[in-house]
Amino acid sequence: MSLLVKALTVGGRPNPLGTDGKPPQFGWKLEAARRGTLQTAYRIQVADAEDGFDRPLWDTGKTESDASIRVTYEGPAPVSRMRYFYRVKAWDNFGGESDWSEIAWWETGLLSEDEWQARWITPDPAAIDPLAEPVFALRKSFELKSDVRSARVYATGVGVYDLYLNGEKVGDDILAPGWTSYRNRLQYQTYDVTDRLRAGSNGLGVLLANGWYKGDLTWSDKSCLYGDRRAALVQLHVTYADGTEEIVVSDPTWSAALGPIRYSEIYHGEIYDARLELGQWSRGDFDAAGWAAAASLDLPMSVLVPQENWPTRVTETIRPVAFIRTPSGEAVLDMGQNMVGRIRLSVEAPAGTAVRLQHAEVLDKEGNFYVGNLRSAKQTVEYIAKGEGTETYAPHFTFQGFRYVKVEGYPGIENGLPLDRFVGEVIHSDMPRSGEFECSHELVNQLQRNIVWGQRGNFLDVPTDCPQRDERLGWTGDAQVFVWTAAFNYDVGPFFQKWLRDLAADQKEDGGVPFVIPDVLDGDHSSAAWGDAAVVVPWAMYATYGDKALLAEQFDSMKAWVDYIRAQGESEYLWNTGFHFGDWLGLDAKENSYVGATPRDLIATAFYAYSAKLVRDAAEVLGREEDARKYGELYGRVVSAFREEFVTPSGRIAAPTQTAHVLALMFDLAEGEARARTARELNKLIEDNEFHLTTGFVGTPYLCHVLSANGYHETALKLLVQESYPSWLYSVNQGATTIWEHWDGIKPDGSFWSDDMNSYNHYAYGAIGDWLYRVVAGLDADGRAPAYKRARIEPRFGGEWLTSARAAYDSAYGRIEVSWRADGMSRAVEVALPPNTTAEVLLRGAALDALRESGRPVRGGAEGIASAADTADGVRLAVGSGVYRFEYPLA
Ligand code: RAM
Repeated sequence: MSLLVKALTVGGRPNPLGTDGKPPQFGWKLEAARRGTLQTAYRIQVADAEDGFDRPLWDTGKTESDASIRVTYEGPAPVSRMRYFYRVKAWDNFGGESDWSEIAWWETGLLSEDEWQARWITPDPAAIDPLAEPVFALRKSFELKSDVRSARVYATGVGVYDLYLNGEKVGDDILAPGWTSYRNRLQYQTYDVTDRLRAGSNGLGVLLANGWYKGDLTWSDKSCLYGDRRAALVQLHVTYADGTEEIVVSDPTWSAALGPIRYSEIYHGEIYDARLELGQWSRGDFDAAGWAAAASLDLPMSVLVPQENWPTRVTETIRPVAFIRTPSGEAVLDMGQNMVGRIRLSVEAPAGTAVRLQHAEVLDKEGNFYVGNLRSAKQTVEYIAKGEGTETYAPHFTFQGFRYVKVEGYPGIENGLPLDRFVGEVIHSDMPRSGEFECSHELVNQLQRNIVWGQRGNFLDVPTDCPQRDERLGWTGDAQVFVWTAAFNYDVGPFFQKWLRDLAADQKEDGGVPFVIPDVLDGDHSSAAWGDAAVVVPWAMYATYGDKALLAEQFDSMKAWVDYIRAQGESEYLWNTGFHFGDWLGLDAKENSYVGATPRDLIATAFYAYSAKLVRDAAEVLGREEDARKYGELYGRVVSAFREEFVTPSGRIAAPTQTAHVLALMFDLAEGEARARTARELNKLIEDNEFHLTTGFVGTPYLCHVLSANGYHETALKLLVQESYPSWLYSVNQGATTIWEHWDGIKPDGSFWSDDMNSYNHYAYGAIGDWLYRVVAGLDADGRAPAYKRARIEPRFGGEWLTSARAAYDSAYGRIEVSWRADGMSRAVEVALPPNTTAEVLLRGAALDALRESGRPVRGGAEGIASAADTADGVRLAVGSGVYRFEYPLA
């Protein structure tokens, strides 16, 4: 069989457990031997049993269509707690017909509020102070009549929880239920516990800590932002072999106790006293005689939604690379990587021995342990041993951002530390890896690794600015600038789907967008380039994953943001009022200011134009003609107003900053001669600065893009490979293993930027990653065909600095790869495209007569190549799926 259907997904996820009631969207990938394979038809069958395809619930029949992603289910409405099985077959343009795919499934969760029989429970306040610091345990024993055919737990908490069943933790989620706009949306998790139950006595339990709901949050150290009582909600459905059902729910018949976790806070760490362990408390045979009663709590059920994001998990473990005795005598472990997560330690020690771990990102100039930049975050974990052989422990409800760990109290520490007793567990949203970039420049490769680590460290259920100090918030501006890069490195579809729903939930009535999502900053909102996340992020999701449903869902929120802007300015088409972060951390800022020199109204109006345009584009995609017309017109007017205000009649950008020029070019605000002049001036600004940037959060992401697109690709490359301060590679040479918040987080003399705002794990400047993939490697998308249905392959090569590069990206259709090698005389470019996609390829510097593909001349045609023509830039080809190896001498 030459055509194969594989990798089936619903909503972009393989076999999702616990879905909502919306019609699922199917996707699959094709494998085909022949170049130029396109799908011409599909057939989907859905059944209620794995062997039920002879009586399907839904059968599309053979449907002529090239759609192989985001195909909407139109069968009978999904019902609660039901597993649906489906399979797909496809036909291609060569008359090929695939076999049925392997069977895949999705399973719904509890689709309506009424199906929750569980009550919210918390310890009885008469017995346990509801404000007590220690983590609560809640438990219940129950009997099962006979063998179990299947069982699911639906559970959540306010606070963060771990679920236990018969003595063991259920699932590998960490910090469930994750962080959402809790007042509007609270995720519950679904666990398949079929194999964990037995006839007879069983036990169910929950550990419950403060988390984001009740714990310390924000730099003003607020707590109880969403509520002051922790509570759990648990519902177990058991189906016996004979088909009968049993339900076990959280209710006041449960019992409660305080356990060994004496303290646990996201920012500050955890204190665990093993001497206070509760024994086999989550087993059915446990005697809970000394435990307090549980009490029910009235909390809204209408906010419950099934888990949307990828779960947060340990995704990798790393070992310390060195033990360091600092000049001031501290015992420090070096993990070799600025990571986010926790340390799992093993120790043999007498009962009562306290081992303390403090976590930090850098050592100071003298080589001493440095915690100044953590501000009030303690990042400290303490383990008190029970004195019983080898004890192993990792904190439960906290995470740290660190490369260095200061250890105190470990037995024998005077003589060093046994490195093999400490394991770094890397924690983040468990997104599938989707992209790779590498090239011939080792420092650039380290930069790419730093970008990826920056993403891992900060994609912990919400896109945070940083993972270490007393902040770790979902800053909208940071997410907006980084989203495109993020979507190359990892599959961030479910991650941003969840976050965007929170954004819409927390959006102000007048359309204003909070600075952080979930919003915990007391209503501060609506800075240009920050609030635009409401528009840019849904658009990026549509462009990357073809997720039209999400675009439709967010459309009102997108419009509301642009309407908000429209109502702010003194003139309707300029945004020249209100507070803005400006070109945050731009190096052209005044002494002691964080705000770069680019006028804030220029930035605000540029983003106004950009967002208006994207709303127009979204309206067109969604077939909303009236909106398309309205926002198209608005866009035109804002562009005119921008030109009138910020571009002189002779075509000069009124503000002489790099960022002002970058925005004018990126958002097409300068046209014709003015555009050429803007590019020239930008290039000059950079040249005059000896090929150094001055841009902050707003200008940096687009800087190299606009240079490459406007005739100054060499300048962009020079910025990329620049090693002296300020530059991307400056931090690499300073030993960075993540992206820094400040270009000069560590200054050339080894001193630090001030304590008050100096993160060493802040992904914003990692936004250059998008340009590495799209421009340097040349793996780009055609904006008119979302999800890389049509790719644009245009390697720009690396001048004298890079001799090769390679990018790979797992698109919704399958893997796309581009790699090139270049020397002074010739080029070799390899392109791989998945079936059911096409690409426009531009081979710069090639002439058709001298172009060879897999050793054969291209002139005269080759399988998969629909057309090839000479142009002023090189040879332009239209190709179909398959692998191509082009070679040519420079013309
Ligand atoms: C800082 C954050 C974030 C930035 C805002 C404006 O507190 O770290 O990165 O977006 O300020």
